[in-house]
Amino acid sequence: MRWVTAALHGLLAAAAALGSAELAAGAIGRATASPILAVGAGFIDLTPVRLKDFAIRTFGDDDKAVLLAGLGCGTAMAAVAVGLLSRGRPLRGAAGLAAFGIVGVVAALTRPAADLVDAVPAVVGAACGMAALTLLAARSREGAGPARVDDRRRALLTGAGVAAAAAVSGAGGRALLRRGNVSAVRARLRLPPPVSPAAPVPPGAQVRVPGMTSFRTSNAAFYRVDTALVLPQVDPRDWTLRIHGMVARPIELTFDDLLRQALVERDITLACVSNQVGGDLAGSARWLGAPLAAVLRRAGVRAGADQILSRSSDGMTLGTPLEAVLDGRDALLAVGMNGEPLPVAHGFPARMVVPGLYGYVSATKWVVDLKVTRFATDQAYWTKRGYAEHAPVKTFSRIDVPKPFARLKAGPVAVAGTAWAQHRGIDAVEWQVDDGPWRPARLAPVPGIDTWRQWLAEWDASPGSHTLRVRAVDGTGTTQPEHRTPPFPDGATGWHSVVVTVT
Ligand SMILES: Nc1nc2c(c(=O)[nH]1)N[C@H]1C(S)=C(S)[C@@H](COP(=O)(O)O)O[C@H]1N2
Ligand SMILES: [Mo]
Repeated sequence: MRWVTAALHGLLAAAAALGSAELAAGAIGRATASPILAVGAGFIDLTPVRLKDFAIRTFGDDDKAVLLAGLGCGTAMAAVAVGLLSRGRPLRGAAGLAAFGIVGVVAALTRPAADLVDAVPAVVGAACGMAALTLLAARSREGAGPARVDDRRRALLTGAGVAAAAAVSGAGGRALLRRGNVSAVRARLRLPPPVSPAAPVPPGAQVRVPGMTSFRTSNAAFYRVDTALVLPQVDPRDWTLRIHGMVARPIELTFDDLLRQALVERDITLACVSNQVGGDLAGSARWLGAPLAAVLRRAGVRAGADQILSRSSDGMTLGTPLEAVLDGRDALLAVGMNGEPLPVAHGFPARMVVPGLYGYVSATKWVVDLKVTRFATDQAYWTKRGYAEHAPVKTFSRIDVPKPFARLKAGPVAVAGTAWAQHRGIDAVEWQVDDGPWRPARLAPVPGIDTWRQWLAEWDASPGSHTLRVRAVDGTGTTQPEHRTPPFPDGATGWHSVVVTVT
């Protein structure tokens, strides 16, 4: 057999393995058991935090697509290797595919919410891959003389058949998995109005300068950061929230129970710890939800507890300082975002939102379980990886316009941006040109201390290259520090600057 043929056989066998595994995952209705997704999720968990930070910052919402593309390339290379190994040695090919299968089984079974049936897709895939490889090898043995042309045709047809079967079963599996999709349930859901509506957003909260950030982030534009390769599909009719651990009376709420609480609506800005200076992993939405403190009080928090360990339906864990949740701030079990049920990507049907804390210690999406506990007893996903247990949002300010390396005309130029220090509020923003004096910027009004705040200044720009710099003062009177630190382990610090050219 020629090298190219052998390599092609490896690729086709891998396609048969992945396609049939997808069909098996669809048949058992478990997307997370699909080998590609399970291995991808395992990768995410094993990736060192710095690399993960880099991926989130560099690829943003595309981080998962990049990971899957990388995984696809890796798999294709391994498949070619298996094909080459199997040249004239069918057992070696089978061993290669078995290795594929073992990786898939281990990945599927080590997912946090795994079940024994999750091993099925990888086993089915490996078996189908071996069958395909054997068939391809048998059908490409060439005879001599006039029979040769027929042999070729038969080999080609077999290859095309395997490819088609792989594609059809893969697509079939995908279709079966879509049956569990909750988008239709979400579209039909009507949320009750809040008992306590949000304070009106003052006119003027939005600075009207072209290119300026929107004060309210639409659901479609809201940043997304999570470890979920497949979006958890949680049907509100099956959803429950268990509250247990160091409580007097463990309780379990249904979605209807949650909607019967005295719902409040609040404007709250959410920010990710992975933001570098000037970063854009933050968004501001109007959240509708049940006050978390009231729910916890119903359960009766016992003395000595200092952490809420929350868990999502896909097994992610986040640890929230209990004291922040109980200190009177609007910590929510949110069900609505900007007038709609939560989008699936943002935690449908329920998530936590705690103003003033970075997302990784507070904003659990698809939340199903709250354990009242101690930091000394239980560690959450990111704290196990060295991130801080207590992570209040650090004071942050950003120049949104002009953009970096903009070319501007001399004369009056609008300089504007966004600053945040949730739950402390922004009291002042100062800006500077080159190493000139710090000048106060005009602050836009805000509905409260839990949202970001926009600012505006007018600059009489003179020709040349200039550096614009910004810093904010939070509600405690503390100025944002100049010293630059990275996002790990509890959020970046440093002043944002933008270099522009004026002609
Ligand atoms: N279930 C789950 N919830 C999660 C995460 C996650 O990975 N899984 N990531 C957290 C992080 S790091 C952030 S910054 C926010 C982001 O929320 P968003 O995607 O709605 O913007 O969700 C938090 N909640
Ligand atoms: Mo985050």
